[in-house]
Amino acid sequence: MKARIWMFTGALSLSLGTGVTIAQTSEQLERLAISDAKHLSAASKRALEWPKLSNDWYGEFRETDLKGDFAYQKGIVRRDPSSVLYEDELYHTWYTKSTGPTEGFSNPIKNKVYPWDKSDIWHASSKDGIRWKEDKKPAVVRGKAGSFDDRSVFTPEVLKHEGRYYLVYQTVKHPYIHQVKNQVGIAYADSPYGPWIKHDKPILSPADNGKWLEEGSYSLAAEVQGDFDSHKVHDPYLTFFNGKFHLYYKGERMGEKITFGGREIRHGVATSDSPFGPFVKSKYNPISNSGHEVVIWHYNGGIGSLITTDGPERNTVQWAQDGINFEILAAIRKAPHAMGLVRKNDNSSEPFKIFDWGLTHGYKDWNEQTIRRFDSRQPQKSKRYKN
Ligand code: AAL
Repeated sequence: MKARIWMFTGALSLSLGTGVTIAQTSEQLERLAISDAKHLSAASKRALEWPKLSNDWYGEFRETDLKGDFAYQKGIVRRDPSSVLYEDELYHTWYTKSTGPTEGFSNPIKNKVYPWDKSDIWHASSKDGIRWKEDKKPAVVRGKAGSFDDRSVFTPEVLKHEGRYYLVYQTVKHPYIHQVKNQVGIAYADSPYGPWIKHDKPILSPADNGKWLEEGSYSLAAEVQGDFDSHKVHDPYLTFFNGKFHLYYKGERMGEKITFGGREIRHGVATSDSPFGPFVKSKYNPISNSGHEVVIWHYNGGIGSLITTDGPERNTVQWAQDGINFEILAAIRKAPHAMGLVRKNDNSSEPFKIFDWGLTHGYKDWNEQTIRRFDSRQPQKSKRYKN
């Protein structure tokens, strides 16, 4: 009997059982620093089974504070930056903004239950990616009472396609109780400064095949868990690939558990001929077994995906020729949260270029968060490791 399990930092596989012969070459033994091939530890046996991954995608990240309107501001939450667009010699980003303390779920009718509750979506621009200027007014605001997005609009992503700008974002309908289902909305504009026109319906909703144990209560226990995205569809990322709009997203499941590797978070994809839908979820969903915020880019004719935070394959760089069947390219050190990649670095022939710099967010605490910058480096390219 032989079982394979991806380990915490990814890229490693475990083979269990007896009588298993592991192929080995002297080149492999040398590369893995195994001196005695007759006495293989369990770790060395696993190492011999690793796929031969390239060294192009390993990297490390450094995070720094930003200036101007992205400098720390008392009582303000700015978080979950979108990708960064470069237009008219300025960098542009969109993000979640809310004010006031996070009060929790004791009174979800009145309280701000999470830092991203009671939020709107704002836009800021910058000449150098360091000093940012926020617009005077929000880009996309919560809907009128009774609409699907009347409680909060947050965690935006941006796509420029054929001269038009699209923002996709999370929506919550009042009241923000634990069991509330989260959806995805969309707005479009002909300039980064708006005006943004909202589509009147969500473009993506959770699967409706789960069942709460006690409907309408504070409990998150499920009688039937349902699909990987039965509770929330989050972190939407819209792109145009292979002639169709692809909406990548994070699913959260009803009755979520802590499983091997952490929270049971997985990603999915849905496709459509129009950015406004209808989006059809892929039959192959879920397309990841780990992850959190969706970080997607175009590379080598396929789609790259950075898997962070939750699950056994967290902190791995993955890639799929078809945008669905992702393979691990590398395990990296801790990745920044909620990364907004610089879109002009898409399709670079230099693999790690997409992570050159970008935006992320940092927590002062549950009440205050700021948008920060990340920069990256590949230590294997430094003098020390080159020989
Ligand atoms: C983030 C994202 C989504 C969640 C919350 C705000 O990290 O996964 O946006 O809803 O946390």
